[in-house]
Amino acid sequence: MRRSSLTKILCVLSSLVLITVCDATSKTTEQAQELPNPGPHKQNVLMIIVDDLNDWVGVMGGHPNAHTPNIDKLAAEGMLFTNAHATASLCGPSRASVMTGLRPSTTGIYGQLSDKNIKLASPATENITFMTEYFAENGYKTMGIGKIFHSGAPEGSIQEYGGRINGFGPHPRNKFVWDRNGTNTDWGVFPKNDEDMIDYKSAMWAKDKLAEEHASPFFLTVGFIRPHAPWYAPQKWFDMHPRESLTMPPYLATDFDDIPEISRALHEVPMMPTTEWVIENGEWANAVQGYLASVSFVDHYVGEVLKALESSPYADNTIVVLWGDHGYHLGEKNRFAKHSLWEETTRVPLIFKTPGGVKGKVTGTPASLLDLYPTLIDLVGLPANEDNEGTSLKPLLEGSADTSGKVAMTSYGYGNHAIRDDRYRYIYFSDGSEELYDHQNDPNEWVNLADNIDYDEIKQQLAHHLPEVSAPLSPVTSSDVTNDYFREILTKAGIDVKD
Ligand SMILES: [Ca+2]
Ligand SMILES: [Ca+2]
Repeated sequence: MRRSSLTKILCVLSSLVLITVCDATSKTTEQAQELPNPGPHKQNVLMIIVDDLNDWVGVMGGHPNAHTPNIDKLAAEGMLFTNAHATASLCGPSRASVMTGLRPSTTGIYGQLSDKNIKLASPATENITFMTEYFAENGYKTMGIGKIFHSGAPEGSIQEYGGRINGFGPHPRNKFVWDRNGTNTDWGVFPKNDEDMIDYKSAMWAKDKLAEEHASPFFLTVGFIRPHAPWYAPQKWFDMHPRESLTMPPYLATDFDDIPEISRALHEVPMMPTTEWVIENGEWANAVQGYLASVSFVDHYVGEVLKALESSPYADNTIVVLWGDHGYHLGEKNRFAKHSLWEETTRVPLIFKTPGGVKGKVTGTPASLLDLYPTLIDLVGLPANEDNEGTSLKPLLEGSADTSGKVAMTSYGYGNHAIRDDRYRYIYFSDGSEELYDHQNDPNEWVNLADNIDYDEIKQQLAHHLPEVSAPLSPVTSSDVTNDYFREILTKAGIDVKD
């Protein structure tokens, strides 16, 4: 085990040695700050984040009606990871993990939290250097717009931050279909023009930055909001996906008959529509249309930013990376939600385009969003950050990596983790219950093999990758799902439960 990992674990485990051991962590950070600036780097970074984007992207093959020519083009110009996963299945913890380079099981950030609280979350995050800060400390100019962390960006974490227009608007006076507290979920045609959408404004801000002259290499982040709910977009994006032509995602009414009780309890999202509800109310195709329209809309503005890069002086010396912060269920598993340890929620698009690098390469090797931080600093030639828990994907991008035995882990709530390798998904719950799915034969994760003794060895191999530490729920986090499961674990941890 690397020394920095050990340090973090000790920080989490023992308050007695907190002061001594965490001093060691801060020394590591100081050392990083004292590193000589390795001089002008030729390559810039453009990082595009798409909120709640699942595999309904042309090249990801997640939905036959997906229309995403711009993301598809980016994949054709770089490398697509088709088996990449978020470390947490909701925005706040997923993004905190990307930006700190630490797993939720190390930080205790399993739930939502304010950006300003990330470094206050636990001993492990106290002295952490955010990815953007690491680039800034090493001579980069950092710029960003929109949703980068959970709400926007913590004060001072990005030198030139263009802000985020609050919420997920614009909103009509009344919701169209689904009007419940605790969720933005709804769908329909709104507003009239793209110009009124937040993502339009973010794209224009980014275009302006790409047209400017920058004295030092830059790290520019664009955090798009759609397809996060509500699934509102102007008419033309809905017209691209006529309701009658749409395929509904696979759904099996008896799917939950073979899953453990804790899985049912953990995964319950009372504020969201169920598949039973949308079928009964004739709304399934409308919701699917809303999501597909939102994806096509955001794809267009991803394209606007990429076109601006192409016609800028930075076209040939900028690394582009695009990722979604976690996926989404649109009717599979009786849910319209994220907040799960199943494939459709953990899996995300991840694309790298590097100057002079591979083109049109696709890999099914498991990758984690935890790998983003070490990969990007590796690609531009900065020294590794010892605090990073992920591994650099650069060798994979160069086609030289031994990829056998690699897995990606997603956590949800305290002590519940999913491990994905190139074939199986293994889920381990805090009470010792399990699920196991074989994607080779069961891409919909309908048949839970965990109780089948023929798979004991596979389960053991996958369980070996469960985290060595399970940091307690950080007191600055909360759940945005009010179900009995979270009510109980949060109350036990002394954290307020929203009702
Ligand atoms: Ca999200
Ligand atoms: Ca099942």
